[in-house]
Amino acid sequence: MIRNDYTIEEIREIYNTPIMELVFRASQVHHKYQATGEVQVCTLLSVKTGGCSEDCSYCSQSSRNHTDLTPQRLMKYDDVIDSALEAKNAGSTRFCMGAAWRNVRDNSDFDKVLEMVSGVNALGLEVCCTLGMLTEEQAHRLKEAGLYAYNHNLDTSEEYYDKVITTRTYQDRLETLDKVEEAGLSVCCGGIIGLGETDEDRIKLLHTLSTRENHPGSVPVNVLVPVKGTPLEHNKRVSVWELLRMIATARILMPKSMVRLSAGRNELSYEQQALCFMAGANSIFAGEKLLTTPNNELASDKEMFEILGLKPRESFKVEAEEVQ
Ligand code: SAM
Ligand code: DTB
Ligand code: SF4
Repeated sequence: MIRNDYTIEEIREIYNTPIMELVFRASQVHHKYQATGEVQVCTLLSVKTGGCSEDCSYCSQSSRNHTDLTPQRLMKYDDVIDSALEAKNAGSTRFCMGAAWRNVRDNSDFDKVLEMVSGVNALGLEVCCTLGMLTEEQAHRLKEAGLYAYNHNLDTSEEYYDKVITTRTYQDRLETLDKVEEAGLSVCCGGIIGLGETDEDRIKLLHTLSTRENHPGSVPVNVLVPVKGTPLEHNKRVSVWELLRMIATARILMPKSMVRLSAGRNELSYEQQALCFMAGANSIFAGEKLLTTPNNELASDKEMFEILGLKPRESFKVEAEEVQ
């Protein structure tokens, strides 16, 4: 049964279940609602890099942070399509284009992104974008161009938000999510652990996500990648047990959503990733780079899939099943 009336207390109780029991419960939910053994493979591409006016304290791309990143203008259409084809040939079924924008503006760069969306969609890939805040009209234009999903993370709890970002509010984020949903796009929304937040902040983030009228279609769980030159570069690394708790609780609360083991995966062994898949993660980012930071090698992911007996999920699988 899919619920959206969870209380904070209920979620706190699930989150604090002894880890073996928690993973077992999540695994049962996973088995019931998802095709076990199937993992959605997504590829990220930063189509416009750096120079962002937001002050997200984790991000390599904020112009307020003093990172080693070289800003890059919007990529050319042909180069984006080449990357998408390469991702498809490497086995990805979803392609996500990111731009370091505070919000989308109605200019020629947005027109070019719309063309990229159409081009990638024509390759038979699920297209996702993450471009910052949107207006209703922009969300509709993206949908018309062939966009499948829009990524817009809440990152943490409402209470902790202004410790991480001061240039926008939680409410701004929620409003964009509503516009994305109203335009008929699949919502991709999750968070980051390791920002210095407490367990209670993580529980509240999970509460916000799982009590939305419709659960997000996908929930990325990122572990902070500490970037040199950002205020969070020396943060203490979160342990795999905390990551497991986050994934398992998300899986139990949102049985039908894809739970994506996102940033931070390249610090995990095959065994640790196996635990994440047992706990209900069923999506990953593949390819040597996330947006600006290194990710797992394709060859080692291939080896891990073979060892664990995992297979990549086909694109548009949910729709195909719903139509039947
Ligand atoms: N500018 C757009 C936005 O903020 O929505 C899109 C790009 S932004 C880089 C996408 C997401 O990546 C962020 O919301 C954040 O959750 C995640 N992210 C960024 N830097 C990260 C880091 N160093 N470690 C983990 N996750 C990170
Ligand atoms: C998400 O939740 N994680 C991805 C994707 N959505 C856009 C981005 C992770 C970025 C990690 C840091 C970097 O590579 O810059
Ligand atoms: Fe800009 Fe997005 Fe990075 Fe924030 S997370 S600084 S909005 S690119």
